Parts: sequence; structure tokens; C-alpha cells
Amino acid sequence: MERAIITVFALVAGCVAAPDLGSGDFLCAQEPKVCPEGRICVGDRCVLPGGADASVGPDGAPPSRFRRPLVASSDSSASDIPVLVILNPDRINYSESQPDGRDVFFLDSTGTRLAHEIERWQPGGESLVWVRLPALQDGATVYLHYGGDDVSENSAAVWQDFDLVYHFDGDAADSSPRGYSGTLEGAASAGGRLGGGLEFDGVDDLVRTPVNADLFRGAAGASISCWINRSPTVGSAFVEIANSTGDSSRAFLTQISAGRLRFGVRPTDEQAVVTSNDAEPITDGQWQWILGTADLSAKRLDLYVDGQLVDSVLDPTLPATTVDQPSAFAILGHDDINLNNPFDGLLDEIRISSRARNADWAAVQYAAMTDSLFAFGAEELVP
Ligand SMILES: [Ca+2]
Ligand SMILES: [Ca+2]
Repeated sequence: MERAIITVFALVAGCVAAPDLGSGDFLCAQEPKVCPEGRICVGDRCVLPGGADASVGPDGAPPSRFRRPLVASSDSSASDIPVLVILNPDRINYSESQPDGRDVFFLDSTGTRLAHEIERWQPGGESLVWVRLPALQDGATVYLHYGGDDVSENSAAVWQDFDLVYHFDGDAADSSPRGYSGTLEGAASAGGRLGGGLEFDGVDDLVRTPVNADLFRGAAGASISCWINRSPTVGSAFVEIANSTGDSSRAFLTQISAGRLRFGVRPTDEQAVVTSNDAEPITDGQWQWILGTADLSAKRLDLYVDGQLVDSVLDPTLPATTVDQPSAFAILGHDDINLNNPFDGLLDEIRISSRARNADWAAVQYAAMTDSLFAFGAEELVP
């Protein structure tokens, strides 16, 4: 510790008090090293004096110059929630952050780093960042930091309890730690609900995921979610996962007739499904978020639309776990290995998880993805 103090004092001594260089330039001016008033030069960066060693910021992150508080509006008791933070020029000073956003990180109110993944970074436009919140309670504040050195993203930590996460920002790359990236077969990049999405032609377009994937394998919980914007067709499928090429042992999120959704896990030939009723508000040409979730410990399946529970099945005869087999195939945009019932429309943000989700989780997730979870406070200099 004593050595660190000596080092910092030596660097401070090398900097020269300078007139205001303007808000866009916080690199030290070279030879002699100068910084705007009130900042010190550490390495080649002008930073606020931050204690004994200004080169180390909170929780191992490099020091950042700016932060903004994000105050959650929810009183939910949901936990383990990846939330979307949407940034734009009103919410971040892009000129003070690095061009690819690599200096952006998030802290909770105790100063603990929160894992994040940048889905899309568009200086001057809309950027999408996913942040994992271990818990969320009324008034919870998350701090967005920027204006410093490089910070690592950690998508595997953000999506640690997911088996597959596709943002569809130009491809079918898997953000989950499993690495089950898919292959586009005809499905074309298009505008999605959150950044990019995929367009399916209702004929032969699909996305194929790797075979022998551990999707729902031997789990007591199972969830599939996606954003859909469908064309007016019937019988089209979104997500189909099977552990064999026969009819048994599969999981799916699909629609069985106009406007009616069906989510199911089928460990054996016995159906374990929940189907939405005729009044289900799925509409053509409109983005809606669908979540099917199974809690096989509680013998329950639930179907959510836009964060609201629309149908449930409680059945004591449901099996204890999903099948203990890797997938023989998993296909997005068709319903089985024979490629029946092609989907016509747009899909975005498809996720598969071996966990059951509850109503609080669904509501917070929907609020975050529709940009209604956080209120953004004003930019502050990091104290
Ligand atoms: Ca997307
Ligand atoms: Ca095609």
C-alpha cells in the first residue's frame, strides 16, 4: 500500500495544472502532461483524485469519470434478472465514452460490479446493454459508469442460467455460456424488437441449432421465450426442441391456430402442455413477448404474453423432470424434423433456460425490454 501511494504522488507531480481543455478531451496532454483543473494524470489518463491509488476504481474496474443513477420503478421480489438498459444521447454522453462502449460498466448501490453484455453500440444513436441484477427491490439504484479505460464484458455471467440466448443482431450467435450458436437457413436479418431480428418467409426459412445440445436436460424447470411479430398465418411454429427424431420427448413454443399459443414439455409421449384460450391477444403485425415456463416440481406450466399470465395448467401427473437426453435437433421457425408448419413473420430475442420463471420475473423482464423499468438520473462526476 505504501508503494502505491508513492507511485501516485510521483505521477501527480508529473502533471501540470491546466486550463479547461473542454469536456471532450480527458487524455493527458503530452510533454508536459496536463489535465483539466481538478483532475490528475495517471498513466495517459486524466482522472479525479480517487484516494491512495487512483488507477484502481470500484470493485476492480478502472476509474471512470462519469456515472448516472438508474432508479428501478419496480417493487418486485424477482431475482436473477438480466435487464435491458437502453442508452441514447439523452442518457449517456457518447463523446465521453469510448467509441465501442468498452469503458461502460455498472455498479449496484453497494459498489458491486454487475455483469453486462453490450448487444449493440451505436454512438449518437440507440445502444442496447444487458445487465444482470441478482435481485431487485423497490427503489433499487444501478449506476451506469463511463469515461474511463477498458472494462470487460461478461455475457456468460449475464446469461449464466440460460441454455441458449439469441439476440439476432445479424446472426444467431449464442450469448449463453453454452455456446450453442445457430445456423441461418434462409432466415434473413431484419429489424427486430430489440436491435436486429430475423425474418422468416413462411416457406422454408429456419434457424438450426447444434445437435446434442443440453437443452432442458434432466431439469425440473424449463422456459422458452421470444418476441414475435407474425404475419397472418396459422399453425406456425417458433421454437421446437426434440431429443429424438420421433414424436416423443420434446419441448416447444408454438401456435396451433390463429392467435392461440401452446407451450409444452413432453418428457414422454404424455403431453405436458399449456394452451392459451381463444381470447388470447396475439395479433398480427405487432411485436409481442411470449414466455412459456414449466415448474415440474410444482407440477405447473404457465404461459405469459407481454409479461402477463394468460393461462396455466396445474397437473399432479406431470413428470418430475424433463428428459435426460441431449437434443436430436432444435429448430426455430419450423415445428419438427420434417419442417412442417413454417413460421411467417419476425422473431427476436429467443431464449431457452432450464429454470422455471414466476410472475414477478416475467413482469420485470417485460418492463426492462420495453424501457419502463428505469428512470435515468442526471450525469454526475464520480465522487
Ligand atoms: Ca435483437
Ligand atoms: Ca426461403
